Amino acid sequence: EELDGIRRQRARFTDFMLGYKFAIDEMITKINILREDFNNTNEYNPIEHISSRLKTPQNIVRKVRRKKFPLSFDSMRDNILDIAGVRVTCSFISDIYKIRDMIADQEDVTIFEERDYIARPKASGYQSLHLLVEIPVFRARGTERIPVELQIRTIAMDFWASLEHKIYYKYDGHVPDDLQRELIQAADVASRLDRTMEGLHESVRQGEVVHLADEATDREA
Ligand code: 0O2
Repeated sequence: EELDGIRRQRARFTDFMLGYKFAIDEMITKINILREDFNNTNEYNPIEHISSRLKTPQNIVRKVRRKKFPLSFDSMRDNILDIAGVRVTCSFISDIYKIRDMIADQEDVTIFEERDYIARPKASGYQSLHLLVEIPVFRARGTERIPVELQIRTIAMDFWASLEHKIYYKYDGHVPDDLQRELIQAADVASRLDRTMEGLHESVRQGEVVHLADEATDREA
């Protein structure tokens, strides 16, 4: 009897997780379509890299407990909005907002929350644009709208975040003060690099426009 209950719960968890896996598949397809389209038409591709992760059932339950939410499927569905995570890495800060706008324009996607940790970095120094989006997943039994956390960041922000994440785990969340200070400084250096690169990128683009205009004048002459 009890074993049966456990089996049913497990099957239900698998089914629950599958919706989020499908949502990741859908989101990755959307980003890949943009990437391929850019490759075909644009002078350069704003999408450098795409990755994804599905939160493990263990980590979902852990988060529910930590945040003191009730432990039920409804509660997990309503309260844990980062079960499906997709991360997009770009070259330049302006690309991040360009991708945000392209996602916002898609009719089947709803952005229900935007957390701009670029405009307002976290105390740790963390920077990224987080979009909480909802996308439809067409399952055998019907349509489900599933939340996906989309993290969009530059290569420099990603470099910083992956190292910080490793350090955070190594110290089990208790990073020594001096290391923490250095991380904050490194985040500032990364942010300055991003802004310098953005400036250079902008001048190259303007240079191209001037260059093309010059060519046109030359042709006319
Ligand atoms: P993982 O390993 O990526 O799954 P909460 O999730 O409730 O703790 P909140 O406010 O709901 O926090 O979400 P938030 O902070 O907007 O985004 C959470 C995710 O952003 C994290 O997921 C990280 O991926 C990333 N993130 C946020 N802050 C930091 C930071 O200071 N350093 C790094 N490296 N990443 C950060 P998870 O689930 O914590 O981790």
